[in-house]
Amino acid sequence: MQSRIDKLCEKMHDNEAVFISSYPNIFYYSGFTSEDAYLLISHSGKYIITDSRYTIQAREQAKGFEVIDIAKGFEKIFSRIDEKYIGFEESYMSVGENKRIRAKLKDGQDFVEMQNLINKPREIKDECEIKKIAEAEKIGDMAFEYVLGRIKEGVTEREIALDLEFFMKKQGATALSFDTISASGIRSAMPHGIATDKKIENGDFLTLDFGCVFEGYCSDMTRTVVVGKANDKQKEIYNTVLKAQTTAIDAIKAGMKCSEVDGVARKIITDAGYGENFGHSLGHSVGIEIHENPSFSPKNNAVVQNGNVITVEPGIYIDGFGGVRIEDLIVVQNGKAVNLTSSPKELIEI
Ligand SMILES: [Mn+2]
Repeated sequence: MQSRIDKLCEKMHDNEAVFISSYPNIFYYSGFTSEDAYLLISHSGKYIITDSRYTIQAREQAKGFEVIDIAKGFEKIFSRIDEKYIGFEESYMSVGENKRIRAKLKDGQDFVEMQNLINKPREIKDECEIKKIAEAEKIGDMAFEYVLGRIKEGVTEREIALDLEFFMKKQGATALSFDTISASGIRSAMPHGIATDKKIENGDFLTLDFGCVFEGYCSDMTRTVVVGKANDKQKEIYNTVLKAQTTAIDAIKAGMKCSEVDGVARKIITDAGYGENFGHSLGHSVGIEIHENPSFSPKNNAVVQNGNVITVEPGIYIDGFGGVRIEDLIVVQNGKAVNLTSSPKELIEI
């Protein structure tokens, strides 16, 4: 945790401190696992402010932080530090909360937006984070293998989603990364079609996009299978997405622009005539949150770096027909992509 705080402090000017209010950043910088807290980090001190329900937990988890009971020490918290500018998280703080906390500043201090600065260190995962994400992804792989044996005609999308979720929790997941996507038949043309009571039919594409949280870190993967025999059009779409996906993974190099990685996959899909059917970005980073930076989007000029953990998930979606998405989670190490997902990617016909 100290090395994360050191990284943050390097980015803060001498007259800047940060006031952290979001669960992901509280957890990242202090290890505290409740969202009912604030962190105040200055160049000279580290404080965690929480209520009496959590002060013991905060002392155990947030090593190196001085624990402040909100009922006793919050009013004068900012008088403990000398910095002029106190950065807050504009993406996570309501206008009302901002007003209440701003009123506690001492004379001469100013409350300013610093979300990007606060989030930045999280873009490069350390070894300990990569291990947890890899473990979470492994649970996903095992869940996929398990659920393949449960998919058949007449079973509903929701039953398959529940099978995945139950399995992942049994393997040690504490939560889901997001609502499981289980979309079959023409519903698979919806990139984020959540599970319904629709029964799976012969000839359906079935897209499963799911992930779990393990020790505070998310996983994310997608596989599309065909129930019964795939027809020629299904095979063509599937193989185009697969080629785009594997080519993009092979192309990833540290130092490359994120937009270029997106471009590699997009070109293959566009050349096959499906450019209009791939509406979303190629991928997003994953960590404490399911959507982090940087992302492989056509507009992102950020550079790929060692320690980035990002999904590679091209798709083709055809209204009235169905869709395919294949998603792996990769980590950039020694300048290239290492795949954390090991589920098979050749077309599975069930
Ligand atoms: Mn994803």
